[in-house]
Amino acid sequence: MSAPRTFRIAAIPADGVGAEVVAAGRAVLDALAQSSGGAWTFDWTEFPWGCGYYEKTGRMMDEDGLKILEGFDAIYFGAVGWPSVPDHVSLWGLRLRICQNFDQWANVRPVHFHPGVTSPLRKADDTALDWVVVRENSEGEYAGLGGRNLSGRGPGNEVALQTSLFTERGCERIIRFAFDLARTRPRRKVSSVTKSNAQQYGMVLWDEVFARVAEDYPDVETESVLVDAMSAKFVLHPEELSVVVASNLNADILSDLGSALAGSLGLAASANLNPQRRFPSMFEPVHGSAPDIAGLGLANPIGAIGSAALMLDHFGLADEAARVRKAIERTTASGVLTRDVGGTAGTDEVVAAVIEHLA
Ligand code: GGG
Repeated sequence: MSAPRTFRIAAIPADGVGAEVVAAGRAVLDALAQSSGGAWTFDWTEFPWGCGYYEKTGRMMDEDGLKILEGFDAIYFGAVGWPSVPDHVSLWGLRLRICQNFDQWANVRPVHFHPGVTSPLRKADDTALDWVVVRENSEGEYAGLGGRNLSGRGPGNEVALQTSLFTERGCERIIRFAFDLARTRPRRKVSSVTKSNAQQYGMVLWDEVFARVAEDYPDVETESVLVDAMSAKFVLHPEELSVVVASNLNADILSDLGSALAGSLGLAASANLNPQRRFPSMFEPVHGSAPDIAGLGLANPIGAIGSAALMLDHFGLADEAARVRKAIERTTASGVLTRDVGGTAGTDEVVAAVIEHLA
C-alpha cells in the first residue's frame, strides 16, 4: 500500500461569518478524509489574521505571513471586512495581498442552479444557468495604481486618480485559460466582457488579444459583449452563456449578479488559482463577511463547501470533489436550506446534512 498523502492547508477564516463557513468546510473535508480509509489526510493550520488582528497589531496579517503561507499546498479562506476597519485597508491588507503576491491570476467562479433553491430566474431547464465566470485576478482595475491629494489645493478641491493596468501578457493568459476551460464543458463558448467603447486603451487591448487568441480555438464559439449589455444578458438569456471572461472589476460585479440569479451569494464558490503551481492557490466563498449575521449560526455554508470541492479538484481528488458536490445537491434538494435561500436551517444543520449525504 502506498504512503498516505497529506495535504497541508492554511485556514484563514478572517472576519464575520468567515469563521463559521471555514469551520463548515473543514468539517466536511475531515469527514471525507475519514472515509478515505487513511489514503489521504488534511493537515490544517489556522491563522488568526483579519480585522480583529489589525485592531491589535495594526496589520491584517503577520509581517512574514506570505513567507509562512508559501509552504502550504493550499489556502482556505473565509471572508474579509469588518466595520471597524476601512474596507480598502482590510481588502488590500489580506485578500488582495495574498492573491497578488502568489500570482493567483485566475479567479474561477462557477454559477449554477441548486436543486430545491428558488431563483429569480428559474426556468424549467436546469441547464439554463450553468456558467463559469473567469475573473482576471492580478491587474486591470485592481492594479492599485493612483493617488490622492493630487491637486495640492486642499480639502474641497481634492483630485484622486485610479488607474487600470492591462498588459498583453496578463490579458492573454487569462483569455487562454478561459478558452481551455471552455473546451472541457458541454457548451464550448467563451464570452468576453469589456467596456471598450468607453475605456479606449486597456480594454481595446483586451478585445484585440481576445480576437487573436480566438483564432487558436476554432472549435470554440466566441462573442465580445459590453458589460452593460452582458448584465442584461445574464438576466434575459442565461442559456446562451458558458464561460464568461472579464477584467477584475467587471467579473467581480458580474459574478455577484450571477450568484444572486442562482438564488443567493451564499451559494457561490471560487478558486483563486496560480495555474503554474509555483505558489499556493486560495479557495474561498464569493461572499463577504456579512457582519449583520456574523456569529448567529445563520450563514449559508454552501459557497464555502463548494470552494472546498474546488480545492479537492486542485489536489487531483476529482472523485472526492464530485462526492462533495453530489452531497451539496442532495442537501439543497432535501430542503435543508438557510434563510437566505428561503429555509429555516442553521449553518450546522446544513453541514450535518452534507456530511450525511457524503455516504
Ligand atoms: N470571500 C470573499 C471576500 O472576503 N470578499 C470580500 C470583498 O470585499 N471582496 C471584494 C474583492 O475582492 O473584489
